[in-house]
Amino acid sequence: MQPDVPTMAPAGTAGLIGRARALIFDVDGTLAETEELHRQAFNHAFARRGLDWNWDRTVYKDLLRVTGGKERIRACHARLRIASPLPDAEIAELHRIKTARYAELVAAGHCPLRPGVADLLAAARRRGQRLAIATTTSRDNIDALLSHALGRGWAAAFEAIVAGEDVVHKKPAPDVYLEVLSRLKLPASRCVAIEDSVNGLIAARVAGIPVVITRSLFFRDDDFSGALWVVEDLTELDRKR
Ligand code: XBP
Ligand code: MG
Repeated sequence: MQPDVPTMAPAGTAGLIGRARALIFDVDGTLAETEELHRQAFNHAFARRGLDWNWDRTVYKDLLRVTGGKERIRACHARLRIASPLPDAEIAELHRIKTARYAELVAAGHCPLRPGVADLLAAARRRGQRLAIATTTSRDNIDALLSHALGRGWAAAFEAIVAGEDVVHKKPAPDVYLEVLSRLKLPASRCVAIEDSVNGLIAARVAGIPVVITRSLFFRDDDFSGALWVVEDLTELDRKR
């Protein structure tokens, strides 16, 4: 068990979430357990380009400390200490193939929303709360996931959608969260971020936003000190406490 990580809603937390002016959602690992599909899609791209790389779950869990798919490929190559770096064009081509494969896997129905996500989105809308997305992944990946899970008009529910390509620095830098706050014209203290990773926790906290962590497949044993609340999944937010 981790020290000082609130796994029971500290008094008033549920109210704080219910009274927040906006809920800001991370995507991968939070809305859906997408990282396993990302991992399979990366391996598909490596095979297609003749690279003898195959990221198993242990390797991928470690590489996930690096946010951004292209950055992750570059980080893996750097660890191999191969003299010639992978050209940017090759990394871009690997990532293009990977992104296309990821979309196929999502379209095939391999990645439903996590428990409690649809109910929380609906409850937030009933309460008149504003919704936003702050993610490292690409717009294409968000659209692939949410058009399948929420229907083609999914974007209408989110007032601000900030993806990895919209900012200079990806998480744990606060950029995506600061951009969401800027677009919503809301103070950080009146929002709540919902995340699954330490990089996401740091990004939101640096932006001044309280964070609820939902433990996910690849990050479940991480230390989320500093989070407002840590839950197994978002169904816990609905239970009266
Ligand atoms: C998770 C990430 C992304 C995905 C892969 O983003 O770090 O890099 O692993 O997607 P978040 P890309 O948890 O912030 O949603 O290959 O498009 O980067
Ligand atoms: Mg995430």
